[in-house]
Amino acid sequence: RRALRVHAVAELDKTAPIVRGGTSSVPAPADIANKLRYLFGRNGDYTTADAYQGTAWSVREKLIDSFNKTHEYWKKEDPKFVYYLSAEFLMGRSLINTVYNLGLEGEYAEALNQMGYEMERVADAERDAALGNGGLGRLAACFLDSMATLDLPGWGYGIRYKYGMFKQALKNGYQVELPDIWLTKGNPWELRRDDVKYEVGFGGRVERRKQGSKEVTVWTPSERVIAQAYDNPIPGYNTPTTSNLRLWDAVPVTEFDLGAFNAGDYDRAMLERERAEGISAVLYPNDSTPEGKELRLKQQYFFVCASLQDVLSRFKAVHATDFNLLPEKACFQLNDTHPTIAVAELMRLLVDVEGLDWDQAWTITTKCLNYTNHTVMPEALEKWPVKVMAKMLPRHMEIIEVINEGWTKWLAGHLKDLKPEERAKRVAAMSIIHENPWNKDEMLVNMAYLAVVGSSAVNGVAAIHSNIVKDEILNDFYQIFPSKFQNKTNGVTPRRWLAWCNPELAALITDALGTSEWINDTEKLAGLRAFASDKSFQAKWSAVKKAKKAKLAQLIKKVHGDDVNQEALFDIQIKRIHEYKRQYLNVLSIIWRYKQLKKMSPEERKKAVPRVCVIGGKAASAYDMAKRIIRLVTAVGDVINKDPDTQDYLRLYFLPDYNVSLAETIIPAAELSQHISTAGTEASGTSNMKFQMNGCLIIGTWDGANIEIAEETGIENVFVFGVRAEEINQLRKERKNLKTDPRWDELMRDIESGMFGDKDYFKPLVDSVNNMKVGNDWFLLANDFASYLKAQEEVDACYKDQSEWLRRSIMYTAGSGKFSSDRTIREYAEDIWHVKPSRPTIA
Ligand code: NBY
Repeated sequence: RRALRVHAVAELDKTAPIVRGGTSSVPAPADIANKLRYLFGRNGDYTTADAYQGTAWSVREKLIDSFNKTHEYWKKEDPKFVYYLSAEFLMGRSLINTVYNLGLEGEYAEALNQMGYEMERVADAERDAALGNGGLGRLAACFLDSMATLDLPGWGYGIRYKYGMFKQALKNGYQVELPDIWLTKGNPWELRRDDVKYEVGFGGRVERRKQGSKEVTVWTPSERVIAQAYDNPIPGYNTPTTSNLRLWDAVPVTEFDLGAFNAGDYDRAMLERERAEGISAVLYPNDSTPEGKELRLKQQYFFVCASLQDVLSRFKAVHATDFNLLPEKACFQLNDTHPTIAVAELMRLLVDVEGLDWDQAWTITTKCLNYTNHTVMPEALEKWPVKVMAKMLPRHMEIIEVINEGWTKWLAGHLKDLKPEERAKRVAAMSIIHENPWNKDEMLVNMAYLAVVGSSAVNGVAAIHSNIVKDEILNDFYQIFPSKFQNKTNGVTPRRWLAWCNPELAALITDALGTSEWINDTEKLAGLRAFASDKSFQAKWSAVKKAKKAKLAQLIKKVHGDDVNQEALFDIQIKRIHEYKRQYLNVLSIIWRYKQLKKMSPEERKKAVPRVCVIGGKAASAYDMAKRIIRLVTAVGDVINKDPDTQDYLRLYFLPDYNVSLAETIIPAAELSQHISTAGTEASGTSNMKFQMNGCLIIGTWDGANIEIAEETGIENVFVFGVRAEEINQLRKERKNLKTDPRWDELMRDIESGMFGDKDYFKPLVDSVNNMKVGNDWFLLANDFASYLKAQEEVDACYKDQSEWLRRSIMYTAGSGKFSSDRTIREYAEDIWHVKPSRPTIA
């Protein structure tokens, strides 16, 4: 099957020369200087930040040329498009990616050298586009890279947040949140489309009116804003294709209420502006529990409404009102439930605006939409109070009611063989609109149910997760529509996450394989297996890792002022801070290690494997327990790092403001990475794949994509520990009777008694996992504690045998072929979207 997929793309004429954009024939050095002169009024005496701006604005033109060619071609060919609807796109920086994907790295590196700059340093001057929280947003970004690289006609659609993910700083070891003001110096990677604007309405009333013999529904919103399009060109690698991420900015319908302004009421004149701009102002910084705030629903509807209008207007320009053709020309992927209002909005546009009858519109809608689930945690599934939705989106609430009536009626018929009581129960349990189980007076719209009923395909993001979706979370629905449910194991782009962030390793791989084709055909990485035990290859492999470790050591020095032992094992856990991800368990094992080292004689210590532990990640601003975990990391680090007995053997650093760019430095330097979620809780994980690609060994639970990574790498090469997902329910029931490990008990006493200070602040942390009257250790840290420590001992033993360690490291990269997002996207394209590659030919 995989071979078949590679073949589908290989059918394209790969022999045709790739001509990228660039009508500008001005050589790069002159062009950079021109940009600085005419856009910024600078004439020599540049700073690094200038060098970045000049380079970026110069590269931008080549990108736009390539973008225009691609879109002229696609307009002519009119292929089917996929639209990836996502409230988040965590793009990170663009300069390096653009230059490398366009194949311009030589030209621009040389130009910058001539000016006295190094490309890598210049690239550091760019601010991250942090329009996402974590894995879900970064996945969307990787998917865009793969869609463009595979020449798949497809765009991303989202929100151009003025403030992205907050910047995290530490103050006395506690997280503080600072605004991410990322657009102040302009954004060379976007293009405002002044001719692409749509009106989006909220609130108001719904009426029926007679129109000839027909009754029509008219929604008159009480509030209106304009969605203004910004295009962000997405260059594919090794192809002329440059696709698009279209982000919407909210602006007022009228700039100013002049009447109010003239009457001297400046505040009122500004009100509409502020209200409108508020919609796209800020990304909600929650990575799991949705914030039930009205503004969030507003954001969701805002971008969905604008995106659907945009797609329909392009469709109509070519196919007029032949809407039955829509499913052959467009499909939408809903990135989690955040854009699920699309089900109701597409119905509204087709029925109310275009005048289709309900059943025809429903057939078209369900053919066009597909839904990806990213979480197993029931509390994380979005539900909107009917009251909120009816007020903000009165017509959509009606539409959802009609959908639900049709659905429940159909369902009752489908279940006609059940006993009436049983049938009523099942229908009630699957109703899109249902009671709030915690508040009988409130009715809720279950967005996941709406997404399932309104979609053709529903998928999870790793094999185990898709099974949990089928067997637990959406089991009722799976029983009714088994063929709707699929798995699409996540992937990451091997361009950003290996080739561009680790060019030294990339060069070594290319050298060994005799080709760089692995960059867009990662199955070729399997060829590295032949070198895994080769001592001279291992030596080169190790030298690259050492160079990357030196860079990370520099960063630690810059942030914390400490020199670290670069011979130590670099042990990393970077991800959003969450109880289920169990950073706390990691800290406990670090404390245990510290205590063991403390007890040893200086001679004994010399035999220990030294470790530099790094933890990084943001806590949602309202997530109290996560913030306490961060403080525990910094408090333990403060004690350990200063202890003269042990500081040569163990360090712990919290690296603040973890983001895409920091990941690009940390991941290539990592030797061991931790993916230690309670089995069955991490839908997939994607950093695990990035670490694997970079030859970093994994200590992890049998969870998410860890399982598939272990299968591809060889399970014997992975440090797997802990209970299995199937055992969790039972173990949770029995947790209060668990006889905890004496080492666990000792650590709990240490933290409680103030070994790391702040004992009152840490009390709730201890209670959450160790005081069954207060917490219930829901994520079963105590159950996994002993096997985790044992796995850590295996890590130490393996690291002592450097040749074995390096062999495994090479086997990880060799086994990472499956986890390219190219593979994932090929599967979506073939199994769900039915979108085919369309590579622009030279005009
Ligand atoms: O999506 C992550 C999963 O935790 C991870 O296992 C998976 O690999 C990744 C990609 O499939 N989920 C995630 O990142 N979720 C969010 O960031 C998120 C953001 C907002 C909200 C919920 C979740 N929200 O409700 O607002």
